[in-house]
Amino acid sequence: MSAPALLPLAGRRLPALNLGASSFPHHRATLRLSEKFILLLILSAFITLCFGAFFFLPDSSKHKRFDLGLEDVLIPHVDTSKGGKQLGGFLIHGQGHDEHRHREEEERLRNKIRADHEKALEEAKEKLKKSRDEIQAEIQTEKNKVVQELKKKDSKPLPPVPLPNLVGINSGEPADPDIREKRNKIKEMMKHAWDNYRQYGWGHNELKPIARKGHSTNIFGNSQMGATIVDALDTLYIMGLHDEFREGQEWIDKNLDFSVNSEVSVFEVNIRFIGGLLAAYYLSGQEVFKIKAVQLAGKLLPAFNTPTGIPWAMVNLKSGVGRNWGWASAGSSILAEFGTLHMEFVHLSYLTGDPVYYNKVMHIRKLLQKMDRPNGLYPNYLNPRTGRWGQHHTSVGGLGDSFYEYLLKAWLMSDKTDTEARKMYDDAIEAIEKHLIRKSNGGLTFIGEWKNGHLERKMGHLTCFAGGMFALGADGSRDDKAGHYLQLGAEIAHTCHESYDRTTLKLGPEAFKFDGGVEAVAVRQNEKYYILRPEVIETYWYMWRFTHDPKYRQWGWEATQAIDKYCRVSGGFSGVKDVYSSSPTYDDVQQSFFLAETLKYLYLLFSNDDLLPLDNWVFNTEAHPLPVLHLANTTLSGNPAYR
Ligand code: DMJ
Repeated sequence: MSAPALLPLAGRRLPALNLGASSFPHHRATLRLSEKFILLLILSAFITLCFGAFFFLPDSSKHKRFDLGLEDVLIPHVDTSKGGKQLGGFLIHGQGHDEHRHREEEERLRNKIRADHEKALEEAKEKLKKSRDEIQAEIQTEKNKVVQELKKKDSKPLPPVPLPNLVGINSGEPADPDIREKRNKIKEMMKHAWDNYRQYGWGHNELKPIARKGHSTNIFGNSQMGATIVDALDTLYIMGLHDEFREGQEWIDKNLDFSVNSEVSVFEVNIRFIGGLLAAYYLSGQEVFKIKAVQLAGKLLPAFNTPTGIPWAMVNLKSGVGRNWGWASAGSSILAEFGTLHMEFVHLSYLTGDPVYYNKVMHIRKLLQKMDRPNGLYPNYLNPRTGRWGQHHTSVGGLGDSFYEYLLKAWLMSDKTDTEARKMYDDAIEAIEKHLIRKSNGGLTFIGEWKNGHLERKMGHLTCFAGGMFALGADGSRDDKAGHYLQLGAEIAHTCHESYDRTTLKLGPEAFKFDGGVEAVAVRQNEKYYILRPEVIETYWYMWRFTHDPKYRQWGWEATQAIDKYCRVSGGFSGVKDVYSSSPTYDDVQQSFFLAETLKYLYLLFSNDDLLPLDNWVFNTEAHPLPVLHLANTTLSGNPAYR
């Protein structure tokens, strides 16, 4: 007697006895008949249960409304005729659904479910008349159909939405020959970084410029996702490196695949990949970038399936399983990670008309708003299971930085209509000024870190971005303190410049102290490295845009020369391990953010202000420019894709 075979039925597999057709024909027929009867009985019971559940369980759509009071959703398509109302720059739907339409809709749904169930019952009856082989073949055909449909859906162009007028994407040529020459030098550096990556690391995430091969870290998972290509695209575009841009586009079109069994950082993938793809889409109008961004975003969504809706730090792109970094306080998620999704997710909702992305980030915001903050400060750690803060550590550098940046930029990106975000930013900055910002004995303004009730007088290279943030947020600040914040930005820029100037290589260390006679200098060996980071140059650029003080171009040029002298190797650009050593060793990594940010900010610093003007563009934390969203200022023909 052969082993019991399996009979597939509606997702479940029941054992079917095979007693040998020739020996016991009568028994076999009897058994199959009673088997069918039992199956039919189970089916009818199941269907009755479904009807019961549908009619008698409470209406879940009503519960949803109480979730966080977030029934308003962002719908980008301009169709105010359908009862939506416009709020600020965004079109808002969902409020005041009239009861009558709601009941009609429920009735229609009920009828549909009833008809579907009857149809399913009929089909099941039919199926039972068929042989197992026939059933299996049918299932396979169905499966293939679904796969085909999914493939079609994935590559289908999304419906066109009105795009913001894309101001200043091909401008910026300076008239001054000296400035032009400097700008050309920066473009040449970009070409050197790209060409070497192209030659030795193509398709890998990053480049090892000395070993001349690909490089990756765990933030990108274990797949070759071409992080450098995606991160560099918009820099190539604004520099006019169009052949290189097209090469990158082709690679993305043919090779960038997110159905990989790979665990990635949600934050890094969002800022580098989604941000990079969206910026490339807006600049070039090429549909492929939008489609890839939306596909990838779909893969990140399972990270939000936590008891609180605060996402995990990492997610497996294939299985959707998420988890947090082992080192983060008591299984916490990180403020700068779950708090740096807003800009990209709002744009995803805008471009797709699907509120899911917007709802995820607004849920995070609402949750944070409701929480108590020690001294008004946001701790860096939040447990996604309990919704409680982890260790009380606050920083405007690593672990905290871009959360504050995104509050301000959410407001700017909404054409200053998202006043809730602006208020959160103002409150946070006031607390930071009160508890974290100090002047050193030598008169340098620095931003320290708050650790369990005491101030650590140390500032990270990452924290230097805050100079630019203060300047960017000056206009529109509470009590009209614009002058104060511009001044604060200038002081931070000065301190960070000092951190560069006090080294041998004229490149800034990873962290520097203001303690025991030490000012703006790294003390520990493991804080003396420079890994091609952008933050100091980012601040020079913002300060330049707001003040046009020539010292910012001068400082930017010092940094350009130092990078070219000490980080350039024949196979690209590398970080250095000790900025105080006259014979530095290389770390042999060309970071993708060097192409996305450092070189872009330098190029912008030596361009005219009409290249990506700040009234029309907001840069994400990886320097990917996203347009300000204001429906009054949009056009379907503004994008090359629709011309
Ligand atoms: C970049 O990936 C982003 O700027 C991020 O916000 C912080 N760190 C790096 C660059 O230093």
